[in-house]
Amino acid sequence: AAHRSVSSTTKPSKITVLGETFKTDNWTNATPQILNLVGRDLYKNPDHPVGILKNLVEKRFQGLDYTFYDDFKPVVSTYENFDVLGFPQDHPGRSVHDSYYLDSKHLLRTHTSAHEHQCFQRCHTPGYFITGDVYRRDEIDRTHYPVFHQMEGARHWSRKDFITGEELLAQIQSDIDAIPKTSQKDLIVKDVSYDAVKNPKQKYMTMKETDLIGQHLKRTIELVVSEVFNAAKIAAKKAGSTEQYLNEPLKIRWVEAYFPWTSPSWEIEVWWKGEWLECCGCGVVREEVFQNSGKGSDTVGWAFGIGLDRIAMLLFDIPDIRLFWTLDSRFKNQFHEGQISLFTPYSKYPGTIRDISFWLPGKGDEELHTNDLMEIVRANAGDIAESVKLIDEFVHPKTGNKSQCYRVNYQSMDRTVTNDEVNRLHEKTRRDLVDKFGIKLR
Ligand code: FA5
Ligand code: MG
Repeated sequence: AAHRSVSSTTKPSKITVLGETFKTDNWTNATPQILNLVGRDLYKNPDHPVGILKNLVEKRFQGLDYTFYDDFKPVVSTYENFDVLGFPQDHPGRSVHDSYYLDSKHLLRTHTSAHEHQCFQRCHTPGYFITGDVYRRDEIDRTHYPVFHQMEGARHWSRKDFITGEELLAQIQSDIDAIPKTSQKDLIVKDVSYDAVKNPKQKYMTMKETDLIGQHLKRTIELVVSEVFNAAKIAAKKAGSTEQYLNEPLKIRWVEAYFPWTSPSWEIEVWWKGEWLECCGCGVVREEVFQNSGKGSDTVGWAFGIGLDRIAMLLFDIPDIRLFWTLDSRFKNQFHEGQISLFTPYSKYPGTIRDISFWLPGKGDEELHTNDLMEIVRANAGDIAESVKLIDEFVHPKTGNKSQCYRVNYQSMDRTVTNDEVNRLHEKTRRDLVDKFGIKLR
């Protein structure tokens, strides 16, 4: 059942993405709705919020020995997305519940880290950035969309370039000193070290190398964050906001994290409007990644991956992630190259709520995964599905059968949706759930 996601009656025998054709198999679960979004390349549009954010960050790193890539195709092999990075075979990210597969060997990348090893292999500068669209099966609400954007950054040093270990350390230290210091005065940083057992230094590196590379990594990400959030503050003030936090230094904290291809690893969180916002995962790149890149064990370095969409939402004050994808000129005409300005909402169209209640088939391997339900709603309603929430769940005391109730809000950003249309979409979703997952409607 783990491999069953789209029933054979609806699955074509071949699918073509960006000019490449794949013969479908029982891993294929990329829907036409998702494939339609491949190639939109929002991040390459200098007048789109995601493109404006990308350019803001890249501009800060111009002249600092980085190469900027944005042309890697989003169709990757399982080797690139997982194996080369050391993902264990049973990692949940590999499952058809979490990722969009074209066939058993190819998927829409789930992160820009899929290109890390190629960049380490080819790149002629010490560092690089990669921006791209990434795809994940996920829930439906204002901050989740099956396509979002990441910017990967990485930097490496080769021991072969230095006669002694001391010289390498001196070089990393001088590279740290060369990172623009604008960040320090605008930030209050709560740092964290790493757990020697759970998040250890790698054996092929010394303590001092690990420490300095960690510092270079953290100071670099702090520069990105201060650049972006200072722009957010300036935009908010320009729009007339007089809130206190706009005049205070930005609070950030480092927390330990785990990724299969970095150790030690961290995440950075930013205190914004009363909550900690996770922005970016990062760490010291594992020896195996450099070996897989043909660079060998003389190379040491770091990598990070920052999510652009949620940051762009708060930078531009955009309330719903679907807006990034709208073709409505009332959205598009508000944003211009190089300018951070707050979004002015236009009139909202009313939403229509419909519930779906059902008994799960309950035969263990026929379980309905939440992401499968989300996908069926998406396939039928597309961006008209504003949110889908599990609102009730219980187990029948006698039969042991499980009942669930999901609430769908149908609400277009661009137009009024008629009751007839909602009824049709909702009915189709109910039928598909019965046909594909054997649920029993209540
Ligand atoms: C990764 O994707 C790693 N590739 C990051 C990384 C790169 C680690 C290099 C180490 C070295 P993660 O799944 O946590 O990690 O996602 C990274 C960032 O993407 C998150 O911090 C978040 O800002 C953003 N992100 C993750 N999921 C979503 C989502 N569903 N919608 C919007 N943004 C998301
Ligand atoms: Mg995470």
